[in-house]
Amino acid sequence: MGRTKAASDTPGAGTRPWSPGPVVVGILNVTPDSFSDGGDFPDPEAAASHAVAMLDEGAGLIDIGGESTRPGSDPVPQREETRRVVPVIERILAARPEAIISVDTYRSATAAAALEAGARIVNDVTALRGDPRMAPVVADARCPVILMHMQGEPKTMQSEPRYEDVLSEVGDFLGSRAEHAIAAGVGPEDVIVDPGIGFGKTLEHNLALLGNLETVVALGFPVLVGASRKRFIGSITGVQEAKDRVFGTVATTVLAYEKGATLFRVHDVRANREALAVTEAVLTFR
Ligand code: HH2
Repeated sequence: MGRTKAASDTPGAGTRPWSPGPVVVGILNVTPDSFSDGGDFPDPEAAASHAVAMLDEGAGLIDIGGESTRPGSDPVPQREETRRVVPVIERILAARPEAIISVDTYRSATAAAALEAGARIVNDVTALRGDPRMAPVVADARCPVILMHMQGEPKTMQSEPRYEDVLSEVGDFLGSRAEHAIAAGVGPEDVIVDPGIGFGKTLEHNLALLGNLETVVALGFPVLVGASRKRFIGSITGVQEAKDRVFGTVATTVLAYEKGATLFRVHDVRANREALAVTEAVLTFR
């Protein structure tokens, strides 16, 4: 059984800043309240050191966020978000000028400041719905953008998520957000889609999406999956402590890669990188 053909395998998809093959996206949350690593990096130096360690472990990208979007979280002011992320981006790039950094924000002013500081990708969990200025900022920067599906908003999204058909609703949403981005001037080769594991989804919704990821891959854009340490893994394994959910996370990475996803947003870089290397070796062996 082969791996589902992914958009990044297609000829012409050569303008992306990361290398071909599966990409581990190392998560760097510079927030006091993220669900698994909140408060771990209290100052920019500590955060940048962690990013460098993730790069050394094989992360192809670092995704830096200055506001938690965990269920029940509250927004932070835009200036505070920018104040958290920009000094860290500057320090990472001072240590590793070649590092590819994405900024996890739905606010255009934060994205613009991060791009100015050297970030090269925007990760927008609202898929360009959160701020009308975001699409033009991304289009002007000619940078890749991650468009994620979310039902509701972080404060209340887990209270009662409901779908008639989660697969077609998430697929249709991502397809129409990609069209919106392209109509706003984002290059089709710069669109990445993400089913938004845990964002307004029950355990069953997450399982349906991960088990049928081919429907998202079929949209023709690279697919990012962000399942790392999330609660649904704990509800299957019984592991309460988010930081201890690495084995369950690795299972999602291997499955998602086999189904055609190519970007994996994770906290535990080495474990996921090694699992992907073995999976890739087996799947590409002739
Ligand atoms: N998940 C989180 C944050 N950003 N971005 C994308 N594209 N996909 C995701 O699945 C995703 C994301 C939530 O995880 P985390 O950053 O670990 O926690 P928090 O939001 O509490 O900072």
